[in-house]
Amino acid sequence: MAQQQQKISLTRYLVEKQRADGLIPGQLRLLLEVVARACKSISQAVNKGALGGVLGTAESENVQGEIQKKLDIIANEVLIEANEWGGHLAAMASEEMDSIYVVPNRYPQGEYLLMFDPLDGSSNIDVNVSIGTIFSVLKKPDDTPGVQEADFLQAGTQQVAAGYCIYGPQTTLVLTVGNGVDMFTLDREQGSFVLTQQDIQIPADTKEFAINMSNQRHWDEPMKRYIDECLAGKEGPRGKDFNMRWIASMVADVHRILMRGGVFMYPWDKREPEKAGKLRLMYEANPMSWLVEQAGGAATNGKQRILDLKPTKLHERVSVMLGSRNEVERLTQYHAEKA
Ligand code: P6P
Repeated sequence: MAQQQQKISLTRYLVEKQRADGLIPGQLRLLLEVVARACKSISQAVNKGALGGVLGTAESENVQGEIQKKLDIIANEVLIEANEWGGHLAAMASEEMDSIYVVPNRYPQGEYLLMFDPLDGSSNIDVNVSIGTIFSVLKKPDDTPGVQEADFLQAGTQQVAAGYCIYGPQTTLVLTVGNGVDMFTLDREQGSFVLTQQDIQIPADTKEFAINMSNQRHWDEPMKRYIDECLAGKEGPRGKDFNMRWIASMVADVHRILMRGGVFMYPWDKREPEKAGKLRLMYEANPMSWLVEQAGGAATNGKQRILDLKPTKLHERVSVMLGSRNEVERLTQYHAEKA
């Protein structure tokens, strides 16, 4: 079969990458294959929608105080059940669980820690807008017996793998293990993820920003300045017109930015000043920031590179600005001038 038409499955990609550059030890390869398989199951459940009786809310709240959707709980259970027996994990952490989930004694413990937002963008589930699963992988520190929450509190630079699966018109898995970002599309006839784009690069400049404009009056001054200048368009200091997108699924907004550039912002605002931001550091901001940096972009909380932040709590929140490098650098500059 001609090379360019040959379909490279995720399995073959992981085996060949493991062989080529050793970035994917056996247990990590198993982990990534299991997570991909879990995402396929979640995609099936999402695609059933009302036919599967999976829409609507469960009668429960998560640790964030958010009403859980039935699919939030289903997706969480799928990821737990898919990963707990494999021997590759010591523990898991999820947006949907208050504390870490230690692999039960009946299964062998591994060296990896898996964190995930099982279904990001829940507010979009019932209105048929793209949602997704975000995951991040760390190695368990080997200087402590057993596994505890503190083992998860590592900076984003310590990640060994990160990715997401977006459940949209296509089901697409986007992955990095530290040498670029590659994309796999689910071939439903084969039931497998197939490599469809390699070494994704985010353009350094953009004319498109993503933010929830309804919060504008609550932002601090540097963010107001940046957005005002974008809105001023050609006649303003930026000398060009901007477009705006806000899907309210971080996975979908970040995927668009990986595909065509842009800048995504969910900044601190004064509605809840004690919170650093809305998005969670460990299983939303860190994996997305690593993917964006691996694709040539940048990610900051306005003051620091997100990947350098040292977490203090499992469900810690953070202000997020990420995407096209030159826009993120401008945002960082505006925050520095204010400071
Ligand atoms: P808002 C989804 O709930 C989420 O965590 C992100 O996926 C998304 O970017 C953001 O919140 C949307 O927040 O305030 O616009 O609904």
